[in-house]
Amino acid sequence: MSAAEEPEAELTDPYATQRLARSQRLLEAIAPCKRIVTVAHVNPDPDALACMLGLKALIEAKQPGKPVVMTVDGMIARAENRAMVELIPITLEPVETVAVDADTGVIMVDSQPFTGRRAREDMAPRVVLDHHETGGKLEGVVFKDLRPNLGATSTMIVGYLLEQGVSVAPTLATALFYGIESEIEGYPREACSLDDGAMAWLFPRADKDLLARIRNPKLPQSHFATFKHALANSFVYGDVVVAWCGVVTQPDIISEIAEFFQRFDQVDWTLAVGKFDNMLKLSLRVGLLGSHSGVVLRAVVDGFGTAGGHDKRAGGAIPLPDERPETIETLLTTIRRRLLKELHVDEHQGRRLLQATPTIPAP
Ligand SMILES: [Mn+2]
Repeated sequence: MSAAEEPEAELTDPYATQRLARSQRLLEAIAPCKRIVTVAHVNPDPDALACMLGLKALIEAKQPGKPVVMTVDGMIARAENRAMVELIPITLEPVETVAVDADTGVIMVDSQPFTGRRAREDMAPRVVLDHHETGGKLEGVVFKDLRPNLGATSTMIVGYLLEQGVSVAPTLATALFYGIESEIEGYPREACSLDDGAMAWLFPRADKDLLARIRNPKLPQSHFATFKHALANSFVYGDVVVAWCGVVTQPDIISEIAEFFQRFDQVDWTLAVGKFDNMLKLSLRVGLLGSHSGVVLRAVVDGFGTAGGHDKRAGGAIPLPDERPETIETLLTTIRRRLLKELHVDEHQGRRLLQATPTIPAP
């Protein structure tokens, strides 16, 4: 082979693209786009928010002049997430108000298309970056980076910023640090050495006062009212707690309740359910690695709704056909029976978690 033929041999090598850094492949995938829109799952969490902010910094540094629009699907729900958006600050456009044309490249972070984690699926992403176990429909995606072994999608973004030598401002370092930290807290840890390495790199660069303010926001009275309702309406079946949160004012509190009960020393599994808008929202937690809670919750909502998630943590949603108490009660019974059947727990062994609590009719 002559020297002149070598570049062509390189191009036809089926593994050639794999030798490019992931960040380079990402940037090449969006190079033809005149404008970028970043999208994440409904009610974005700190990981999703930090990913969008990090991508904006990456694209502004490496493809200057290209507008990047960050979006919010649903609402910024949890108080910590609201503090993050307000204090960093992070400018988000409601996704339903953002138009996408042929020149727009959509980057989806912390989720995948058609996994039930978005309010709408009309934006076909060009790039998908995610760490969830739940796989989506990826036809037409030009670049994907899917690493369920990572604790946070933000860890990928830190890798891209490092690979590309992009300087990281204290506010961005704070957002990415909190994005990873909020995903990997809890025991057992769902994290790998890359997450720890990213946090070790980010922490000296983060604004620690800003981080403390994000971690410790003030909470509205409804937060405590929901905890009271859930405590009074929690039932224990074997090593499972099922908590009915009632009507909630922000959907993320359902996962906060699930994590709260997961600390109970008599249980391994917690399912928290609450009504938000015209949906039942579910949050499942398990204390044992290898439990594939996303698979369990998918079986529980099969035919009614959608679910997915990680090994230890899963979320789901069931659209309500109507809002009558009987409809909700019937669905709650079905959810409880299916969960206990999946986990091989006798549903007749149930008892109130707090026996002395005055009863509030459930739901
Ligand atoms: Mn995440």
